[in-house]
Amino acid sequence: MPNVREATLDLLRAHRMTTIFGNPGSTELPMLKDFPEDFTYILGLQELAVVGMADGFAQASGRVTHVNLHTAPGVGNAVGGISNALANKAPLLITAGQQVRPQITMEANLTNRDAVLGPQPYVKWSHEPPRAEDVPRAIGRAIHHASMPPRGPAFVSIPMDDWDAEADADSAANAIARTVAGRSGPDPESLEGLARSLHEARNPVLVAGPDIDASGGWDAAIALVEKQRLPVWATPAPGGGRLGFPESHPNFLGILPPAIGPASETLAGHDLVLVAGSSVFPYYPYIPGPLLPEGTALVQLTSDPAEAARAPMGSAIVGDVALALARLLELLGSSERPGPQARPLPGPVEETDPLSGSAAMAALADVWPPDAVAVVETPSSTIALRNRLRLSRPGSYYFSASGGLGFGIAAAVGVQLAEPQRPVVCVLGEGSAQYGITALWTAATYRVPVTFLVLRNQEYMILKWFAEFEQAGGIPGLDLAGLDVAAVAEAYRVPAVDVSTGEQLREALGAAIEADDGPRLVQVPVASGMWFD
Ligand SMILES: Cc1ncc(C[n+]2csc(CCOP(=O)(O)OP(=O)(O)O)c2C)c(N)n1
Repeated sequence: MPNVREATLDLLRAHRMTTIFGNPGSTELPMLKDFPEDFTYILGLQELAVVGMADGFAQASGRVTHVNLHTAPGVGNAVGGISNALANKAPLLITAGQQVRPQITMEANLTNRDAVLGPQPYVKWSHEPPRAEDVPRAIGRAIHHASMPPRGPAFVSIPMDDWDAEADADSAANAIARTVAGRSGPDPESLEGLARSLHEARNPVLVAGPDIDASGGWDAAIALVEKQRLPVWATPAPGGGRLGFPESHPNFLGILPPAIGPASETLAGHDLVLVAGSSVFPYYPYIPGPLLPEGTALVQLTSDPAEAARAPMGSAIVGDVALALARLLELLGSSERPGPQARPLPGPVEETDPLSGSAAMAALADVWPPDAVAVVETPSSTIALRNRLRLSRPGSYYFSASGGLGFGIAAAVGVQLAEPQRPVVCVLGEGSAQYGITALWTAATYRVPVTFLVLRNQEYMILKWFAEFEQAGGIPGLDLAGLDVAAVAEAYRVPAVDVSTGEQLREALGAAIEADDGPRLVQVPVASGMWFD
């Protein structure tokens, strides 16, 4: 008769979930003891970083990924990362230790009080099994919740005395044998109606969102755009955790402004807006205006019923985005509409001292390998990065869709572990870098060859920009004097260099990207400012 730990390990094997990201405490040791050789444990030094690594790994691999956390304080530290994972639709199984069952009611030390409540707003399912023998079944259920659209984190709290308890062999065998296919096709009649609308539209436009990439709909989106000669906007940057469309494509116009009024103005002249794989829309900040221009209809394709329900305008068709795009492609013929004007290539940029964010991104573009992946947490230079790199392969861009910092360094480690063949470059503001900084140790220790580029402007630039926008003067705490990420990186055993000119930056980045024996970090001072081109 297997015990709960043995049955759970078999369940995880059945789901190919043999990599565990964790930070252990005494309440997790009974799960981890006699750790099997076919499993890999990736140690993160703080829970926000642990969840960020698993988030990157889950998104890049497309598979449910296991995170193991310490009881209440560990889960508490992780909540920011769990909220990011929910926004990123990263499928995570999150388990956490708990006091032994006989000591929960007396609330002995390390009891996770109301364990299911802690992460609850940010997980799809939160549970503490009523009996030890229910643990494998509960973990199986959490995996299925995490894997079904919309994908996201699911949480199970497990009392530490459960692991050595005898499993219910029958229930465990059933849990191990089950598979659940969550991909569901959109309503065929609604899609036919949409195809008719697209065919009849005078000047339709596509707004491409992250779920095109996540669903595997990249090629279908390109084919549909070319067949129908659609201009394409990317969904507003704050919520665009992945790219939905190649940004060097001649039909790609740029990133939709992230506020109601300007987004609507940008869409003026289009009679039909097709939104694929995005919420409508990830607006921020609030600039009021009409939701859509006069005479413009909007149809959203999303696999997320909540995203469909909460959209403030337009219609929605719920179902797998890649399947929907592929079907539209079948239903529609080639259009004779004139295609859009290709947007100009970004011009050369002056190399000032210190460099502008645009010049730093231009230097990065100069050495960018075509198959590289960008993990981005550089608030004042994100738009310049998008404009200069013009990433055009699927799975090439990860950004925390909730805006929660602490994602970048950690997610880059996870993405690189999932994609060892592709160079991963993580671009960070020096302020953003602090939240997940301990993931540098994991990168060094597991020799994960990420290139970290830190833009050092000695301030929270984007918050200064927002303060001006909100006409809020006299804000304290927006300057970051003397924060030296290269020195911190060295302490974590990540080789780091400081550079200042464009030439030095290109050289240092080229060498860092080339190195495959572990991470490298390049730090460059940048001028104060928001960089859009
Ligand atoms: C967890 C978390 N805390 C605080 C914030 C608010 N915040 C947004 S941007 C930012 C500053 C980032 O500074 P830096 O990385 O140096 O980038 P810069 O704006 O200077 O380019 C902060 C603190 C956040 N988004 N997430």
